Amino acid sequence: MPDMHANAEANPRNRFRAVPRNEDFTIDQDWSSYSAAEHERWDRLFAQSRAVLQERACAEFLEMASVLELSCSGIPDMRRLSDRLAPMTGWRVVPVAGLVPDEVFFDHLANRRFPAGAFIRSEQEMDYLEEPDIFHDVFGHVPLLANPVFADFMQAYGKGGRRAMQLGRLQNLARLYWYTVEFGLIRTPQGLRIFGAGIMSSAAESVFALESDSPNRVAFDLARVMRTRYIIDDFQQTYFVIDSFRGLLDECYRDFGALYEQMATASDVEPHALIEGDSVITRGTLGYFGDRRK
Ligand code: HBI
Ligand code: FE
Repeated sequence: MPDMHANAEANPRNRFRAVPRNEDFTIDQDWSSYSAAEHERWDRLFAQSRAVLQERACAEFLEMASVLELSCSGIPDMRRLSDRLAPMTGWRVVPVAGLVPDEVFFDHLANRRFPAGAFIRSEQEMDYLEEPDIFHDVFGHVPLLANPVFADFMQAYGKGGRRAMQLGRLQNLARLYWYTVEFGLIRTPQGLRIFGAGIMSSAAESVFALESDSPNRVAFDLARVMRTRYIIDDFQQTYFVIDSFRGLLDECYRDFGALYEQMATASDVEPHALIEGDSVITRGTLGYFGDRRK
């Protein structure tokens, strides 16, 4: 007889695919249905990440992860987490089954709702993921949503998304998100620190992004980032470094129309490439990337 639960365990990514979803793609997290093994997996990911990130994540992230009590044992209940987050910045975390269409994603962000995958990764994917799970989305993204400046940046990104789609420049805007929200580094008095959620939710990339001599680290420049292609299935070849969240927000609180026009004729920059005008913080050896390096 097929064991439903064993099936879900074998392929956790599909765990919420069959449940009814609302028009905005949100679902019921059904928190009581997580198995003990799934809660234990969260705890293990959390403990491992906390050790790695103590000296590597930016202070704003560490502070808010603590204020939001993400350390409470087991997978967080998104409704209860949202009840702690909303009084701080107005953001809520809403459960979804997996990736949602771009326009749905942007509409949530524009309304200060962060869609978070409700499933947790399998034991085979502890350090690499095809699709964002609850550990990436909640542990990686949610702490900075409690920071008022970053909270505004994320909403502005959501509002800008629809416009970028209309103008056919979503690719350029998505690169901004990728190289900041997902894989951004920030300069601090203690040295470079991580703020990107894609790095936060991978212990291996957390060490790589800051300490490896392979990747380039380049000062953030909006137009440069919008031209830069990225790879989705390995560590990044170039990380961009912001000076402050306020500076990032200020740079992005302007009409992107002229910038998009410029993008229509600008050439793409390869993920590993350094170009004229870059303010290079560290030039990578690209050694880790082997054959991939061009
Ligand atoms: N859906 N659940 C989810 N999470 C994302 O990060 C996400 C998405 N849909 C589209 C998307 N991201 C990106 O393609 C946009 O930022 C461009
Ligand atoms: Fe993400």
